[in-house]
Order: sequence, then structure tokens, then C-alpha cells
Amino acid sequence: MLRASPLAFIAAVLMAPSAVLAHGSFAAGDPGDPTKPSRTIELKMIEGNGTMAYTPNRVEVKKGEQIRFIITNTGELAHEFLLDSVEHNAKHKLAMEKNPEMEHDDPNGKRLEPKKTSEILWKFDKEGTFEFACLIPGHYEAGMHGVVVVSERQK
Ligand SMILES: [Cu+2]
Repeated sequence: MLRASPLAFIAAVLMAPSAVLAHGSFAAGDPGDPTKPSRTIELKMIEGNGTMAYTPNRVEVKKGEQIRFIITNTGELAHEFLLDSVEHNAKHKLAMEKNPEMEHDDPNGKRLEPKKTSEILWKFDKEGTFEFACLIPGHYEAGMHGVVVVSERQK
């Protein structure tokens, strides 16, 4: 009990940013509105030759656009899709190294078992470069990350 508490404390500190995010403030935009139009982007989680990846691993959207990501895990392992700022994902990744069993089912993140498909509906209302990543320990390093570049809508 006493031996566990310093670790629990560290985990609580590391998880604080994602806990804040879970309560309505997302770095990469906002959860989508299913009653509004959206553009569909199909994204696959792939494994092979010691690498793991998303394909595509770069998505370009216009500010204000709503995207329905249809995500399929084609691999043999569970994977995640967590859409956030690069900074938040980096912090979250450290938290997951301490607590690999963290499960995600949030507006901006899903865990998919092998051969499963899931969706994320997202409104990109902020300009910038955001990241989607799998933060299961070792997967990011194996190549499992990509970017969403949100640019100003043409006038
Ligand atoms: Cu993964």
C-alpha cells in the first residue's frame, strides 16, 4: 500500500492533462456534430516487418471542416487512435508507460481490438498541425503516429 502510493502519485500527476481534456477542452478542435455534414476519411492501422503505422499518416483539412474518420485495425494487436496536440500526446504517452492498461473511449480517442472498425467524428475548428497516435507502449516508436494539418479556408 505505502509502496504503491508514490507511483500512484506520479501517475496522477502525469494523467492530469488528459483528465482535463476529458472534460470538454480538446487541443485539436471539438467533437463533431452528427447532424452536420462531414467528409469521410478511411484510415487503416497496419502492422508488418516490425513496424506499425497508420495509412494514410497525413491528412489535410480546412479549418471548420468536419471529418468522419472510419478507422480499421487490420493488425493482429490492439491499437489506439488518439487525436490531440503533439504535446498532449507526448504527456499522455508517458502516463501510459506507467499504466499500459489505460483504456480509451473518448470523443477524440478509441482503442480497437484486431479486425475492428470504429469511428471518430471531429470538427477541426483550430488551425495548426495536430497528431493522431497509438500510445500503447512501443507502438509510437514502431511508427504509429500521423498528422492532421488544418489550414485556413480559402477566401
Ligand atoms: Cu498500436
